[in-house]
Amino acid sequence: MRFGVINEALKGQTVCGDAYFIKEFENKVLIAVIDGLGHGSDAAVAANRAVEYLESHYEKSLTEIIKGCHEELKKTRGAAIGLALIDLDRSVLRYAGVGNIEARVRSRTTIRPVSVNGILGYNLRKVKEEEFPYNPGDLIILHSDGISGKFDFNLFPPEFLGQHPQTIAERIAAEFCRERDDFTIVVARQDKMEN
Ligand SMILES: [Mn+2]
Repeated sequence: MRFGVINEALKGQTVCGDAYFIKEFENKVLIAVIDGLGHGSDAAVAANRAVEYLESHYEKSLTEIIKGCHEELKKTRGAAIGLALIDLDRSVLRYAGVGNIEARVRSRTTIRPVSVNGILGYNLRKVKEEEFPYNPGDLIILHSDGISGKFDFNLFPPEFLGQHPQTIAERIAAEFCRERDDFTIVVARQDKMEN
């Protein structure tokens, strides 16, 4: 799997209140994007706490990870999270998210997983975990709300979407960054000739 990542602080801030986590293990890939509430150092503390939790609990189910992060973030400002787990053996993609993290998957059909409302560490009513079919070559994107939700795969030529995920991440960030928040985008794709 190849990845592209942009993780940038709001202009004028020295720390980014968004964070991300990518882990490849046992023929699975876990991708997380976390947006600490607001921006600046308190947001970064919340987002980084979630990353620390993920580093030691990435093998748990997405629902367990979200519930664990919720407990872990209770003394912080709180955060939004999006978690995508690609299971290469089962050819499925699972998604669970809380708050303003968007996920897009360009597969044979466009898949748009949904995050539930809430704030990790503050307000978590329910967790929804969805499962979709996954095919090698699918383009998977997770982004924080520093990237406008107006971005759509159809706005780009198909040749462009075949480029390296970092090139894709850079162009989406350049064209859809809101410039009044931290922003993070993770793009992932498994090229067909790879294992
Ligand atoms: Mn944000």
